Amino acid sequence: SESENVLSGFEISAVLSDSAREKNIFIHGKLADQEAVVILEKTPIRQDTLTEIFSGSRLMLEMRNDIYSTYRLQAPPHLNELKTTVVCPATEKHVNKYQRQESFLVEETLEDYQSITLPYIREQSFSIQWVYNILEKKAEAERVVYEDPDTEVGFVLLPDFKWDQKQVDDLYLIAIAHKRDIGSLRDLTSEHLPLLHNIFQKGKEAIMQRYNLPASKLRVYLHYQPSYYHLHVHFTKLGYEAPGCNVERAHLLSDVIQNLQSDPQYYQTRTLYFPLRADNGLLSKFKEAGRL
Ligand code: M7G
Repeated sequence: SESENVLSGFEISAVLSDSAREKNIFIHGKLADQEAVVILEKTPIRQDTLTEIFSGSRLMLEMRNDIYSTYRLQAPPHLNELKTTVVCPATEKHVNKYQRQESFLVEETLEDYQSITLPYIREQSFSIQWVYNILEKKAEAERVVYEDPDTEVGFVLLPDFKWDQKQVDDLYLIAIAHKRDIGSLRDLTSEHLPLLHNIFQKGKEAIMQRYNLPASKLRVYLHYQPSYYHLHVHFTKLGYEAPGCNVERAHLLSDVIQNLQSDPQYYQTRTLYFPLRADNGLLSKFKEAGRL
């Protein structure tokens, strides 16, 4: 827990996107001459803080009309924090990732995958150093919720950095496989069923133990395309509209398992659909190939 304000010198160059409903803002700028993306987000109001909010706050009347009145309430500072995420140095791809943009649905046959997608992601994908840091306990070691150290079926389960862990309402964890040669859904075959079963089973158990949340409250899925090409599984709370849990990007782990059980090569033969944003380089490659 650092207290020095590394953000005091942040020079804003552009607002990449913001949302009144989600109460967040994504900002591009410079931190000590390095490109940076800063994300500010108001966090959910926790039930267990209500008494303190009502008793310890300053209340200013804005208007009163018949049975209706509105106020501005100044909650105690520790209940009025902004979750802040900093990416620095940020690459151009990070800036693009957080920019509000139009999306296009891409249809990817196996042939497209081999001739367009694979060469692109081999050259262009985000660094996964942060993933290796987690697997090697060089970062976030104290945040690990559960680990199975097995090199074939093992994984590390920990809070996604989108989740501040203050309330389970927006629970978001990721399970990262120890195995390093699975880039994405496309690489999965029936050979990986033991790994997928293990992540599903033990992940659910660990979440029940730690957060008292049963499997029936969980949405467990993979992204295609992911941002980071190292196998990981998202665990989010049902009812929380987690960014990226939409049908065009999320594949339920239970469906993935069943598909592989009925066809070992399911994900090597299927056409897969996914959205790409307007300035995504992969989208240009699909256009150049006349596939869009
Ligand atoms: P993804 O499907 O590859 O990409 O998921 P997405 O970010 O476009 O959804 C990667 C997941 O890992 C996301 O949910 C990220 O929020 C999360 N994540 C990314 N980074 C860089 C970190 C990190 O450094 N630590 C943790 N704990 N989670 C991260």
